[in-house]
Amino acid sequence: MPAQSFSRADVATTTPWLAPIVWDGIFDLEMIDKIYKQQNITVATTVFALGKYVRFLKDFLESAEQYFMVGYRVHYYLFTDHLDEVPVVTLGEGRQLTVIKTASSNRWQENSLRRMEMIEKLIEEKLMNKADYIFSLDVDSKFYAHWGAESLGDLVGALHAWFFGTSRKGFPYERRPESRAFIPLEEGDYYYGGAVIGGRLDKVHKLAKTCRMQLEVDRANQIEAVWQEESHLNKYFLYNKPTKVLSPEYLWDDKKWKSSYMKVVRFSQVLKNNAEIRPNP
Ligand code: UD2
Repeated sequence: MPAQSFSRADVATTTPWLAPIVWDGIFDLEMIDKIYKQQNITVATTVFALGKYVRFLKDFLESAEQYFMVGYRVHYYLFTDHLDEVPVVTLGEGRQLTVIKTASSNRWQENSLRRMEMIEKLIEEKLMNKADYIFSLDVDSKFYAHWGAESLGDLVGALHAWFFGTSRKGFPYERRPESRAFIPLEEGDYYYGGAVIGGRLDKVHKLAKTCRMQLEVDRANQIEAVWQEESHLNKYFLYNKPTKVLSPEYLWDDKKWKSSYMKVVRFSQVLKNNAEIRPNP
């Protein structure tokens, strides 16, 4: 028996398929660190900063160094078209950053959805035997508190702050049957945010490859899912359930009023002026 009980009465801490939903108070970090530290793992982390989104990098990286997987080997892979604007951020021991020159599109939707094919390629071409886990994170975000090994799992998704607690019918899934991201009204477990995807390399590779292929089918059929790759991600997770689900603590939004279940905000979307920052409306 553990000396202390780790449970929460106010929120569900497992999915119906018995994957943990990670909330503050339900895990013993010391014990988790003991497990993962001895495995000597490396966590690859992809960040895309195309066009004006390069301005978010400094806060993202500085706060990641303070809170994200501290004490573990982290290798950031930064995709950007603005090499000269990548900020100089002092990285901790065992942490490194590789910048990958990437062309930007004049459609923001394209910049967001193309991440799937780039993650797929990165895993195939650079990461095999170099990393154990990978996270893909939105750059227009900031870490505010600890995010560590409790988040690791084979396939990891995060609950979108704005749709947590909403009924299934209210989820903004793609509802047009013509799209490969289509989810009928009577299906769906949760609404996951596209801003956080994680897991073991092979699992995330399969996810990225499948979503990339589905995005291509949609493109050939001249349809773009309502929330681009996020819609395809939600379809993927419906049939390939995440083995670990991160609560909205790991995908909050600075604009959102904090409900009582939010004991801590770990990672949050920062305020941005879409009209000013995006290449197109
Ligand atoms: C939501 C998702 C986002 C993505 C998008 C669907 C959350 C909280 N956010 O956010 O992950 O699934 O819907 O399209 O789950 N980017 C650039 N340059 C651009 C445009 C985008 O670098 O011109 C990158 C950047 O890393 C950014 C990400 O793509 O963080 C997602 O774009 P967004 O934040 O503008 O998308 P948003 O806010 O609609």
